[in-house]
Amino acid sequence: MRSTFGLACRLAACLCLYALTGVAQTVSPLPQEASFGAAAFPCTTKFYLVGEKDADKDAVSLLKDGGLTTTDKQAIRLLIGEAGDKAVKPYLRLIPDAEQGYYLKVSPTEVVIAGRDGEGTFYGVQTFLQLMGEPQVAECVIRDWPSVPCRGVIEGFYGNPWSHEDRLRQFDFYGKNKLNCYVYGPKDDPYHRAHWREPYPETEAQRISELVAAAHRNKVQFVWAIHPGGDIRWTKDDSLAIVNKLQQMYKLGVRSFAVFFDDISGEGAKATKQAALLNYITDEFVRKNRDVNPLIICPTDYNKSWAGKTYLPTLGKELYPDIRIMWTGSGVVDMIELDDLDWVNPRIGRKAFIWLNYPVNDYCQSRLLMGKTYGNGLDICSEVSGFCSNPMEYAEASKVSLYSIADYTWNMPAYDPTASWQRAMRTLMPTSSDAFRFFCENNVDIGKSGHGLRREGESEEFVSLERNEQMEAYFRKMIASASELLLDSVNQPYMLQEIAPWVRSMALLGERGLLVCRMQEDLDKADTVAFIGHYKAEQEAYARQKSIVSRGYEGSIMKAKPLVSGSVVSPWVSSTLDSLTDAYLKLHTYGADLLPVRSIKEGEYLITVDGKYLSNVQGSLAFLAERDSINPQRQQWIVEADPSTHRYKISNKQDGSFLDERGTLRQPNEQRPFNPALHTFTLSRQDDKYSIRQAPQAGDAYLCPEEKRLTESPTEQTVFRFQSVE
Ligand code: 14T
Repeated sequence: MRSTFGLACRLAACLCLYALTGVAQTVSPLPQEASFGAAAFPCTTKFYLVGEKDADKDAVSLLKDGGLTTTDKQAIRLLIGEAGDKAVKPYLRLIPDAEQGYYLKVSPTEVVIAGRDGEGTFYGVQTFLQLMGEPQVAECVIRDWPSVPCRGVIEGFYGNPWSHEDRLRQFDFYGKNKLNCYVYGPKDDPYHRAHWREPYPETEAQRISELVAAAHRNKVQFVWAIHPGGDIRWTKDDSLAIVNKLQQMYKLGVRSFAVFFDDISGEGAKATKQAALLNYITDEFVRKNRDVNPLIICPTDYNKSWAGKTYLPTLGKELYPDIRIMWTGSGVVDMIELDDLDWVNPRIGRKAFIWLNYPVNDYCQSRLLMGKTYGNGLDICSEVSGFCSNPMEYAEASKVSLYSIADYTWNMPAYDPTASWQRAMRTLMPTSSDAFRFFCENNVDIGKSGHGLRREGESEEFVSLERNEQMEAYFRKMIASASELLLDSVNQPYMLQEIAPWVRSMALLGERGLLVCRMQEDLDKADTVAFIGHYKAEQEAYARQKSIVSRGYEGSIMKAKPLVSGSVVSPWVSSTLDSLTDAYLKLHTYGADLLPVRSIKEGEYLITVDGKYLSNVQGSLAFLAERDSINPQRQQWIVEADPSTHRYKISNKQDGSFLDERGTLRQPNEQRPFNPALHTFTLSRQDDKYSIRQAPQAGDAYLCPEEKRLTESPTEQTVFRFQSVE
């Protein structure tokens, strides 16, 4: 059947050209072929079902539970069923020849929903329900099938696992959006990873079986994953422990399984052992239960940047051919392009099963990733066996991206990231969609991270503003949108519960922005009293903003400090504030004791923390209790103002190495040379101590001392003493 998908993919690009005629109604994911005509009937119409006995049960329940059926034989007939069923026999030729495909016809006298298989019929009904959401339902003919056979979500992040209710709401959402795969692998479920050998206790087990039933009702494969690699011993006992655990899950209704070996090292990471285990599970468990699907493995070398020479080819050769292998692309967090598949598929001897690390935010917790989903190739559907997204621990907020993942994987050639994003936001927040769009626009970028991926377009509207009044309007919009959204929690309680900390933070950022604009005016008018007053108000708002914690409850695995527009508006507000207080101090003395002193005399200094000297020990930083009597220059630091940034460069007297944005020492002749935009700092004095703060472009964090090095922190740390050595 796979080759049919490949062909379907290639055909789709041409087919959709003549697809849309008449008054198109929006169906999401976008159908492969659709043509619309005049209005057929109002959405209040009820239908007399024909074929209900043979048709897919879940598809029929969807219609009946939706209140669309009647026993009145005079009503418009709705023929339903799968290829081969009597009710839809006249339409057999028109059903797409692809798994999960369907034919849907709406006319004033008859509706036909004919699936290639049960899934197809179910998706036909989902599309019909969307059409019935408009006041007048248009005549139409739709032929539709997916670009990618397995489409969905892998709950595979670190942090608070989704709640039971989160998951139930997800499965309904997947059904509606034609996603058919959910992989269960939350890193912090003890029975998945840390205590993988132990069976779920009674209540947890009960909940899993409820989840499985809900997933299956929505035509979602529930894949349960085990993560044994941390402490596996490759013994008979451990192989049995895994099979026993999978058997328990089988009893709870699970029919699809995965074994994860990501983020481990040592014994568990051996390709030959992993392959032998997966083959053993296939022989002893999968094949002995006739209704279990082929296994999925997440390899240890799950992306190109980590792939050694032999690991993947070993898996490729030794794993049974029907076992699917997950892959995150050229790096841990990266979008997927055809090149990536051309690289990996020959090595693993099969089509990769994509694990997309987006919109997961466990490595950039302070940000929500609610921008558009773009960057994945539109030409890869024939090269993947599946495509799943690893989302945020914020299940509702993740739906903005998941909606687009559904759109992308269903009809890849027709995917339009911007249009899909707009539809997602309108669908998810129909009651205050403008405020929600504005919120999403301000929660886009990832910021600097070890993974390197960035997202464009954050606060795009703000970037182009020039005049003060325009910025004020933007800040007011932040405040107004925030109140509108918070009030809308009546209509969208689950979404609002998740995003509220970021919504509140956005309001405070707006308030701070307005106050900074006031301070600019005060300075222009030399109104010192107003300037200091507005400065104090700004500091209060900032303190309130910094005190917001998301999921700060006891026992929370990941407590996040919300950052809104962390790459655009937030850094603008802090750096503008810094330059305003600097400029003020040059002209005025009133209230000066309240303001941070950003200036330090250029020169050579000893930098100390708790009496220990910051030292350059063979190119690394250390805090030493004693003065270095042999090489005193190792503890002497040259502080000089950079003319282009007005911030300070800090370099070592011994070898000229300079402090980089991450607080490590960098040799002046290294590959990445001194760059004032990244390698200069703001030094602020409070009493007799200074803070060392990164450039806004470098992340805006403070450098703070750790045992033998400096680390980044988003909160202020004024701990360094600068002692002049002249
Ligand atoms: F299995 C993988 F495909 C994978 O992506 N594993 C984890 C995943 O659970 C996590 O959500 C994701 C994003 O943080 O990245 C992987 O975890 C990492 C990756 C690293 F590079 C954990 C630590 C790392 F240093």
